[in-house]
Amino acid sequence: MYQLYLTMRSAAMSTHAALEEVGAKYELRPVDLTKPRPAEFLLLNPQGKVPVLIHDLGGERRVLFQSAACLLYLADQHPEAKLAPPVGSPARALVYQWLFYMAESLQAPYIMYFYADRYTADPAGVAAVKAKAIDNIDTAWNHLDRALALGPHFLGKTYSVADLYMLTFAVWHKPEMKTMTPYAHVARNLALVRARPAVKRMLQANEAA
Ligand SMILES: N[C@@H](CCC(=O)N[C@@H](CS)C(=O)NCC(=O)O)C(=O)O
Repeated sequence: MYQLYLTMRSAAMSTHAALEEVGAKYELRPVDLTKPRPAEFLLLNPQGKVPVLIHDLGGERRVLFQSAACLLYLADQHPEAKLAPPVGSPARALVYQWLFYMAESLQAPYIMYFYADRYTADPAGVAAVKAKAIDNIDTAWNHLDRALALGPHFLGKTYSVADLYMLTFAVWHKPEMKTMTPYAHVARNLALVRARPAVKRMLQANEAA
């Protein structure tokens, strides 16, 4: 049994979709990010961020944050779902590569855009932080589009948590950012991911909330 602490349309989306992919029993625990986080939530993640994934094994309760780590954990707990190649394989190394790449170079500038005030001590600097974030987001999509040229997935014909992770950032993209229209390989990948029944269920839950 799993519990997922989440906010809708947040970094928790990929973990939520992975729980659907593996067919595990889980409960959603909504977190209101507009309010100070309750002390019991800060015990789970001192940063007060979502997602937090809890794996309740009866006698043992495992707590995990960072969405990319949650994805790999779920892939390893449910190998039959084939969300990641075997540990030690070259394909597995590519999954690590693209998850780390996106965490560092794609998620980070979106967060910088959404929380721009945290990236400058000068309130007048917020617009410049946002402008730079928009540039960095575009650079990352450009790199990802090239990586997906053979595709359609990061591992060629094989779907993995790397594809699932990328979807969140497309959902976060805003009209005031640079258009993603030139990134046809990214678009092909996203269409395949969005068409997966598990992902559709996650997206519907997010839209309904
Ligand atoms: N790298 C983290 C990012 C988590 C994150 O920043 N989550 C946001 C929501 S999308 C959050 O909880 N923000 C609250 C805050 O920063 O105060 C992950 O992927 O889990």
